[in-house]
Amino acid sequence: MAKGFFARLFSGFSEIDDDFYDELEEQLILGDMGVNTTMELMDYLKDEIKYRGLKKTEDARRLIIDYVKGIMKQPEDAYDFENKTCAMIVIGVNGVGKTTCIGKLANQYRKQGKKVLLAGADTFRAAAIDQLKVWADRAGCMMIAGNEGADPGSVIYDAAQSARARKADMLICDTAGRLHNKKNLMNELAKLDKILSAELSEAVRENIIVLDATTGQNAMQQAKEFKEVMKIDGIILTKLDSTAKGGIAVAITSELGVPVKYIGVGEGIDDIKRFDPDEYVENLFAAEEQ
Ligand SMILES: Nc1nc2c(ncn2[C@@H]2O[C@H](COP(=O)(O)OP(=O)(O)OP(=O)(O)O)[C@@H](O)[C@H]2O)c(=O)[nH]1
Ligand SMILES: [Mg+2]
Repeated sequence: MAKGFFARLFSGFSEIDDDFYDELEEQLILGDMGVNTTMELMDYLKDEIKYRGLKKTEDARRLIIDYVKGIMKQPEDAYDFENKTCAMIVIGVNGVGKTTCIGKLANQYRKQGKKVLLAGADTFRAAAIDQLKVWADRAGCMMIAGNEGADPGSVIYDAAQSARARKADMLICDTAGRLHNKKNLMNELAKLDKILSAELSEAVRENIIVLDATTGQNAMQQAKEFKEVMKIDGIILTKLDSTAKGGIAVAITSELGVPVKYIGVGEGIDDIKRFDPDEYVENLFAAEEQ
């Protein structure tokens, strides 16, 4: 998973020179770090290397790692919601892995002894409800769902009442995938957000956007547009098992200031992990393929 994407760069150059800088800049952009983040990093690096009189690319690698770790540092309260009564909405474009992540998370939370309730507010297609039901069964948790075509707002409303009545620790709401440029569907999300906050005001609210790591800079654009319609508390970056590039996590955190909280590394129920920024950055800039 995104291990040593830049390894060849560091093994190809041992001394810092203009060719190294050019190649580094190109590789950072190819690695999905985004132009803005790449430029900021390059400026910092050049200044620091000059100021400290460094010569070896290995020194540059350590500087990059420390700088990027700084960008990726999670807020201290990033996972507080896990230990409180929480109502979560999971959003994102079509096919990024929302429903799968919900199944995986439900399973993890339930294994931690939490009472988990899933809400199937993707009423756009019948198969979506069935899919979530399969995950609810696998994770051994309860589920509330609307029928195909039902108003997702009413599903969220019902789920909130049910979560309170059953004293659920964790309510996780699945939503239909939607393109970030479809205004009415985006506004619908804002409505769901309001309903859930109003109906379950005692719960900590957590809105999570799921982004597919293999889509690179597209994921950045999606996150920006979703952030316009509702507060986003965290990101799940999926399909990291299918890409060698991992820079998108850095670009998004740097440009949007939203922390990555979990990563998806496969299709199985256990293929979700809490995001460990230090480990991630060390891996991304590892010197050798390990
Ligand atoms: N390799 C890999 N596949 C994943 C991962 N997460 C999800 N998938 C796959 O991605 C596909 C889509 O997953 P879903 O969970 O249905 O995605 P969704 O966002 O709910 O899709 P819609 O509801 O249609 O918008 C499925 O085939 C999943 O198995 C992951 O971390 N790695
Ligand atoms: Mg889905």
